[in-house]
Order: sequence, then structure tokens, then C-alpha cells
Amino acid sequence: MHKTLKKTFNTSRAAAMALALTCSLGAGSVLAVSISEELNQSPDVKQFHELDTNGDGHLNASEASRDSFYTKEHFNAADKNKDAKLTQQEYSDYKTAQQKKNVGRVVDDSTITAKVKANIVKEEGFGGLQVSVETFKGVVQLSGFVNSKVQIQKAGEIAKSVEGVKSVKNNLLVKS
Ligand SMILES: [Ca+2]
Ligand SMILES: [Ca+2]
Repeated sequence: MHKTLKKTFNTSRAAAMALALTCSLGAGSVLAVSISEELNQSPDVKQFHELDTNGDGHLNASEASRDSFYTKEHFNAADKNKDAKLTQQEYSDYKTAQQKKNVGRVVDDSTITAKVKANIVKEEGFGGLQVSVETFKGVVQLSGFVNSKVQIQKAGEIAKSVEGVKSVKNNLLVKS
């Protein structure tokens, strides 16, 4: 008895769903598709379609070159299967990977800057001195004024000892 009821329920539910599906295949389907595309599309996907001017689903070198990111070098690196054109996948994967790399680099640089600053401030005799620290791609630039040549050297050593530092441009000057 109970089983029969349940079965009836399931059947009518399936019918209702089928009906809903049929309805959505009407006028609503275009809207439904465009909304889901909108949701799934990252900016890269949109850009890809914009760049694909001949609409063949691939970017050739001249189509890709309209994206300032895709220099010839980047294009070749992104073209994994070397067919001289980029699929959506190739286009997005490479660009995303590169962008992530760039973000990582910026974070590393700012971490380095913070550590160098903190270590210099901790050093005896550096309190109250204006030492400015800037980092780009692991290269630390020190500038500002200190009290002695020894301090210039010391600050340089401190900067060099921070993890991730490739080199130090020591532009510190002795206050005159
Ligand atoms: Ca194309
Ligand atoms: Ca390719």
C-alpha cells in the first residue's frame, strides 16, 4: 500500500519535471544558456571569444597578438601542441599560470620588503633612521640616510640575509 503511493508520487514528480524541462526548451532556453555561460565564463573566456574574430574557436598568432599579454614569446609558450593556434584551454591555462606567477612574485617582494625593514629596525643604532626599502623581483633597494659607513654596510648585510633576496642595491648615504 505504502509502496504504491510512493510510486505514484515519483511518477507524477517525474512527469512534472519533464513538463518543466519541455517548457524551458521553449523561449526560456536561450536565456538559460546565456545565463549559465555568463556564470561559467571567466574574463579570459570572454576575451578569448572577442579575440577570435573569425570565430573558428582558435586564436592564431595575429588574433592573439591583439591581447597585449600575448607577445610572440608568450604565444609560443602557450601553444602546447605547437599547431600555431591557441585553443580556449591553451589560452586560459597559460595566462592564468602566468598571472598567478606574477601575483606570487608581488607577494614575495612585499614580504621581503617587510622582513628587511623589520630586521633593520631591530638592529641596534638604526632606531629613528629613515631607511627606505623597496623590492622588485627579489632585488632590494635601500635608500635614505644613516649615521655611518658601518651602518650602510650593516644594512646591506641585513638585507642580503633575508630569504628570497637576490641582490641588494645599497643607495644609503651617511648624513653629512
Ligand atoms: Ca580564430
Ligand atoms: Ca595549440
